[in-house]
Amino acid sequence: MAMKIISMAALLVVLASSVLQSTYAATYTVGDTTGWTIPNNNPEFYDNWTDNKNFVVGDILVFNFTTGQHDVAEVNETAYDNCITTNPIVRYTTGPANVTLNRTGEYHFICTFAGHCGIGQKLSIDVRTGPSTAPTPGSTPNPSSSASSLVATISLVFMSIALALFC
Ligand SMILES: *[C@@H]1O[C@H](CO)[C@@H](O)[C@H](O)[C@H]1NC(C)=O
Ligand SMILES: *[C@@H]1O[C@H](CO)[C@@H](O)[C@H](O)[C@H]1NC(C)=O
Ligand SMILES: *[C@@H]1O[C@H](CO)[C@@H](O)[C@H](O)[C@H]1NC(C)=O
Ligand SMILES: *[C@@H]1O[C@H](CO)[C@@H](O)[C@H](O)[C@H]1NC(C)=O
Ligand SMILES: *[C@@H]1O[C@H](CO)[C@@H](O)[C@H](O)[C@H]1NC(C)=O
Ligand SMILES: [Cu+2]
Repeated sequence: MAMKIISMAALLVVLASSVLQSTYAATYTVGDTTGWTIPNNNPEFYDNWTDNKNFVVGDILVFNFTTGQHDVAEVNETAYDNCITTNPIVRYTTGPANVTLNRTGEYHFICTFAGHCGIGQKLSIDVRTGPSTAPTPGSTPNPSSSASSLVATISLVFMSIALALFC
């Protein structure tokens, strides 16, 4: 009996945490397979990469770049617009760099290597509250929408309770 209760409790913890994760945290590789680099003849590449993505607090951006060839700096809007590479808010020099989006609002990122920002190695995103919705292929997707994963989890919970009671 005690064993049964303990294993059910463990199961519930696992299920609950998987729901929280699938609902709230997505990991995006910036630029997908292109990574974080000088976009090839397309200054709008990173702009376009953000299309149809909804970033929420808790999401992680993976800036995949070769250490020593690029970096990633979080800057303010003025520095973003004008590619000012001095005194960034924070600078990550080792690639790949993971940045957790821990607040709402706009984030601006540039590469501080000479000339790179000016030809399009810059990324601006807006982070909102609430569960993220269908990421496009290439990002690590949330397993499903929050609603359907909740339904799946609730049915799993009931199935395991039934199993525990009748076995
Ligand atoms: C990038 O987005 C702009 C604006 O939506 C669009 O005009 C352009 O064709 C897109 N470029 C690519 C390569 O998708
Ligand atoms: C980063 O880029 C390298 C080289 O292109 C690739 O082998 C690796 O899988 C990428 N990592 C991620 C997290 O995308
Ligand atoms: C934005 O950042 C630049 C340095 O990158 C700094 O000189 C400037 O004062 C900042 N502007 C604001 C409004 O914080
Ligand atoms: C960054 O995120 C990637 C993808 O989730 C993961 O494989 C890697 O271990 C993380 N790196 C660090 C330093 O946290
Ligand atoms: C977000 O993360 C940054 C860097 O890790 C940290 O300096 C900042 O205090 C965090 N903000 C919040 C709201 O947690
Ligand atoms: Cu660069």
